Amino acid sequence: MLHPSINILPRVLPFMLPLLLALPAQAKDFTVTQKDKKFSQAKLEVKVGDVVNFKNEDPFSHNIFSLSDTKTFDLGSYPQGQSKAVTFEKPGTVEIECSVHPDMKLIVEVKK
Ligand SMILES: [Cu+2]
Repeated sequence: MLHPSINILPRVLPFMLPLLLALPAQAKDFTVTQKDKKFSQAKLEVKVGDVVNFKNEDPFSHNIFSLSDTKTFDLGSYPQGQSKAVTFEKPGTVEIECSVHPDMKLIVEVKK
């Protein structure tokens, strides 16, 4: 004989499904590499809550930072092979630079 709670499942499932679908979308993970003193792309569009991993693929250190109001951070200096993650919690434009290489620029557009 089936347990009573299992019997009820087919009847409550149609009501539960819309609730499950209404849950916020899972945050995405992006990776931007630093190679030849450049970011792998000049511009990146993400959504609020998304994470960008900054991976150094150069045989020397980079120090990625931003002074933007939307997101201020300083990842510090780190060598080849290492990656550091930044979460973007607010919508807006974030200008990202490298304190070691002033020509390195990346714009992250954070959408709602
Ligand atoms: Cu650099």
